[in-house]
Amino acid sequence: MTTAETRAGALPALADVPVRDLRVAVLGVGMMGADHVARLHSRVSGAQVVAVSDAFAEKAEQVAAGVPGCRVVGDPLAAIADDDVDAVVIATPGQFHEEQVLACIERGTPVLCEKPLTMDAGSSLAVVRAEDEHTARTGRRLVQVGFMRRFDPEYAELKALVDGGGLGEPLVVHCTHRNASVPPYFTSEMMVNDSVVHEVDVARFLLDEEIAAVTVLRPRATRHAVADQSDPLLVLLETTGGRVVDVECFVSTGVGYEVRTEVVGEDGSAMIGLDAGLVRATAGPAGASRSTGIAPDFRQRFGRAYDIELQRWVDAARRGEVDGPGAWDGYAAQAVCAAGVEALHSGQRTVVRMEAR
Ligand code: ISE
Repeated sequence: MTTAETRAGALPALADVPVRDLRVAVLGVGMMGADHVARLHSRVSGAQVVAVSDAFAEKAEQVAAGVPGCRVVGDPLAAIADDDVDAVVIATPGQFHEEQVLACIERGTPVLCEKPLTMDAGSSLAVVRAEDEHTARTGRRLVQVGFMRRFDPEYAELKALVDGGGLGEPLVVHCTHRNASVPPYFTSEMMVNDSVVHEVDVARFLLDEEIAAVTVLRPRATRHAVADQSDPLLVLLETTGGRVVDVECFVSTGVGYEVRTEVVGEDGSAMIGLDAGLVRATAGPAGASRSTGIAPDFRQRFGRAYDIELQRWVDAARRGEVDGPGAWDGYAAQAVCAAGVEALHSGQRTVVRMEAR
């Protein structure tokens, strides 16, 4: 949405950003990228989608047709290099992220990259280093990784509660991550890399610690599991501070999108994701409530989080800043998921190999 078109009900933009709209190129307009184009065009203020790029030209044409002033650029690297592009959203398949993020850094262009940052920890670390060099020269950070849960109001409330000491020392985090269904190519490795990666980031975000070790258990599989896959998985993450996070990842429930997170502390516990806001249990007269509605998928459940994520990314980019999870968070997630896949195969507790920050 352009600044001139900002309307009631839109997300408020920050007051101290420059007047000119951020001219954004969106690379990859499959489900997620097309969603971001629509969001930037109609719900986020201070930004204009000026270019889209996709391996499927027809799809790119179709998406561009819905946004006045938006062009199709065949080569994503040409879109990054375009003088009329101020910032880039990357929603292409993961194997293209490394080259595209590095091209953005090279050019000094702010970039919001959907996860994964790159396909493995080594190349993610190279992105961290490239951005560090840019920052040392210019004082500016450029890279944000699309861990949208950090922008979800319920996660933000839970984080504030934990940080404010409302639960005492956090000790254990219980996570549920269920999808109604997944495509037939969705492997157990993808359950770790694509699904559990969100809990990896949430654990690091809520507890402010790195993950030190991962164990993966394979319970009896559902008869609905994609052929030969272990679904559900139980993943245990141990943090550097001795806390434990358990994740039930179950992607063929046939029910709906259920993402719950409960932090258990010395002085109480709090849970989010019941489609009922934050439900808190403490000693004393606190009440509890539950809803019956379940979101069908992550676009509904985290729609508001994506809106806030994009608005804050646009506002920060216009100020020359990054206001969200960065390249380091992308690297940490990759390092933990690599240990997770190793643990999935070996059945053993696997230590995370990560550089010190
Ligand atoms: C998907 O890629 C996501 O990011 C969703 O949030 C997650 O729930 C789903 O399992 C992934 O496949």
